[in-house]
Amino acid sequence: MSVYEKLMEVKASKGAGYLVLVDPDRWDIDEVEPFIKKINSSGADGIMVGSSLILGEGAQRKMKRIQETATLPVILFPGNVNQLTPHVDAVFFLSVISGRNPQFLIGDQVQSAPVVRELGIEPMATAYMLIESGRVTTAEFVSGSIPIPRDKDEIAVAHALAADYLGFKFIYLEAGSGAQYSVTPRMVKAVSSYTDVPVIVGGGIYAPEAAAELVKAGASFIVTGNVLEDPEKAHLMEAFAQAIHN
Ligand code: 1GP
Repeated sequence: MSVYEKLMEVKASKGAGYLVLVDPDRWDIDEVEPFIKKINSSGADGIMVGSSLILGEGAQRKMKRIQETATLPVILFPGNVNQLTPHVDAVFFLSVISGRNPQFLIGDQVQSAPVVRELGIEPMATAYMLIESGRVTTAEFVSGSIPIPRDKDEIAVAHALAADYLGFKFIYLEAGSGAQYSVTPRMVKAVSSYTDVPVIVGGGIYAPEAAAELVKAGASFIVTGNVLEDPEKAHLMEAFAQAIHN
């Protein structure tokens, strides 16, 4: 079964899925294994790896360790072409459709497509939409694009429709890692009422209740990253899984 099929099965059986984003920069190599084991048993449905920018050393070694330890699908969430690795099962093959920067719309995709094929990773075409979230995020800065204003639901809807008609498999509504505000449930509701393409929502989701609200609004997958890096909040992983599945 492909990773895409597994994710669709999660959506069909649980209503929505929970994906935990692991930024290799945030963990020492020795911390990777215990953290991934924790995710394995938390009720989450998949592990995403990647970051807008990876500075630290040993990212490939960490990704290898992640894949070796994971019992869940491991999906690359690449900030750029240099993050491509054989140590994942699939890749969210992103196009930053909210921006007008050709490098992130199609340039990097042309560079990376032959590498993805060579590595044998499953590509999942994902329309990535950056939504304004209270402050400039790394994703916004690095992609050199202007995010969609957070109260302009109609702009998000038009982009989502275009993504649907272009055949993307996922729509990713992204507030950006560490966002001050997450994408609004109102925008998620607007987008998901116009398209059946599964909507992934991430960025600035700090509480299980907020995740539940986004699922209620129509999100098919919720991503959390930052919040679980805080030792005082790491215990929330199971609560996130439960809130999202219920
Ligand atoms: C970022 O959507 C992800 O690309 C997750 O964001 O780190 O804010 O949870 P957080």
